[in-house]
Amino acid sequence: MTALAKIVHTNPEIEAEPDLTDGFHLVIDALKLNGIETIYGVPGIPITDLGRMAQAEGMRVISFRHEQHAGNAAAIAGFLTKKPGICLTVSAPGFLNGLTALANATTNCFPMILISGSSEREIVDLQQGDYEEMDQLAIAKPLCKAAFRVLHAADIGIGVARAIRAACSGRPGGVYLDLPAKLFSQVMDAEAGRNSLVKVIDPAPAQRPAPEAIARALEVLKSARRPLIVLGKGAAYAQADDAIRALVETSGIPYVPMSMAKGLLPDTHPLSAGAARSTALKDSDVVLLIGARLNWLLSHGKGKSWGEPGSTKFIQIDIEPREMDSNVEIVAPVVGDIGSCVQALLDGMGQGWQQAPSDWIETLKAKRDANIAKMAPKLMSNASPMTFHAALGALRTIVKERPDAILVNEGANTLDLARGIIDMYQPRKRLDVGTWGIMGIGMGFAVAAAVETGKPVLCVEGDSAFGFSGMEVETICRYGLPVCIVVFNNNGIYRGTDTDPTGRDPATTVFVPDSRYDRMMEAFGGTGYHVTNPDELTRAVNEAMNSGRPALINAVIDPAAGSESGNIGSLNPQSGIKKKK
Ligand code: ADP
Ligand code: TZD
Ligand code: MG
Repeated sequence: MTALAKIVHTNPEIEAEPDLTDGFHLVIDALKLNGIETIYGVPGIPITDLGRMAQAEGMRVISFRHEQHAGNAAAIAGFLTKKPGICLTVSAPGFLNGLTALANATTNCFPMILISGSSEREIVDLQQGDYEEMDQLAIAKPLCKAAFRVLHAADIGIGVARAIRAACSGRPGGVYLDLPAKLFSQVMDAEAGRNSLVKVIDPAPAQRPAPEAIARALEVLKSARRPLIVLGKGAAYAQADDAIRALVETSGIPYVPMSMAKGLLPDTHPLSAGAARSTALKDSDVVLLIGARLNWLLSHGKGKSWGEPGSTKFIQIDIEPREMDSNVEIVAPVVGDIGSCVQALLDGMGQGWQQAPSDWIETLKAKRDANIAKMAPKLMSNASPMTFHAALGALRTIVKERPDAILVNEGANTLDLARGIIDMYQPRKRLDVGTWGIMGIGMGFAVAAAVETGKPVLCVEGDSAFGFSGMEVETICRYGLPVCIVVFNNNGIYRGTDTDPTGRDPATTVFVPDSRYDRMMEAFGGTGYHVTNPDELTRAVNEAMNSGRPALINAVIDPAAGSESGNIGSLNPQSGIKKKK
């Protein structure tokens, strides 16, 4: 037996008998057979050896400091690759820590599989108080797309296959796979084990739209005087980049990208109406939604953002039939995968399709140019402390010069303003808080972006947002990843200027003033920078990104510059009690 085999075969029965395999090896073999090469997780009973063995068998196993971040890494790996990202955790508390990421992945339609070890079924079900006892399967079920438990080693192949298919097919989402401790040590004949594995054939089969649906959609489009395309993150996920670009350019229809669809076509494209978003939504008469839901981020397709009631007709391309009419009537539902649907529309347009009316294009272009011109001077100030605009103006130039870098972005003002100011040039380069507006995705997304793509990562983080996953800077340093984090340090949530009216405690929204987040990075061997104006910021980011090494830049932002909740302050409930004069 080789030295390596000695380390990985911790099961004495297998060591003695090479014709046997066990649960540990079957899980690893099933994942590898399906092209899954990376596991994100946190070790502990009963999955420590699973991680060790997976690493010894050539898989990449990235260990985090907290399962939520490992889960976020797995989720975004799924978004970037269309293969389910794997998160591996221990029982009860580790499982629960991973569950937020699983639910968030499901909400955002990212394929991931949360694999958690679990305690003895016999003891859990009688509630006799096992180590980390919890009925994990029951808890996971309502929070994900599908949940499975495997009790016999011979079923591992099927269990993993079902999990992969459930995560990737149709509308992608999160899947929970429960693996009780006892399963890992179960032994079976090696050949029978091999034969029990399933390589999932065509995990996300093409779903071609009905020809009638395409004809109906084209009829509606043809009648439009002010048509608009809205690209959502489903369009980014679908990796149908060339077809989508061809659709926009052939139809001549202006488009608005949702946050994570930015860069699908460059934000500088002549048909981009991103900088004229309000006008585009309000004044359009026909809207083609491609992989974007009419949820709160699009004002549910109604209300004043959409002009006069009934003035907008919606065509929707989505793989999930039940998405249609979820908020308003969809006059032309096109159910299928985005690649097939967009191609079918293009084929239907053929040669000689009448491009969108030029007065509409000109209106949007004028609005867009005016908005950009209005913004320009704000981006150029070199004052100290920096405004959000000035700091983002510097980062905007850096992203323009480094279009293949991946931008991870979270916060409130730091998020909303960066989304508007930083142009993206390539698909799937902008990763952010998604459908829930969840804080804490930053470091998990950054790790997976670097691991999965090998590209440099720039994280633009509010100081509050960063705090949710900040301990993972150690993970970034441990794996030596090319991640440059810029913390927009305005001393708090939205602003750093609030006070407790009683004078007793710090206000609920503020942090220790003038904190030095850069020193957290230095603590683990990365490079820290402390910058107070845009020139320093530019120099630091360029130096950090050229080095390809972990770096954190503490960027001092004017504590008074931000607004409550960034762009979505109107969602804050107002007290029903009038203040006494
Ligand atoms: P955004 O937040 O960018 O507006 P959403 O997450 O609301 O985007 O919408 C994404 C939509 O894309 C979901 O309704 C999902 O069902 C759909 N979707 C995801 N992948 C595909 C695909 N390959 N083909 C068609 N629709 C898809
Ligand atoms: N918890 C979670 C998991 N998600 C959330 N969205 C929030 C809390 C509430 N929240 C926001 O919506 S933004 C935000 C919180 C706490 C932080 C904003 O502060 P910041 O950004 O420092 O990150 P700015 O630049 O100061 O606005
Ligand atoms: Mg802040």
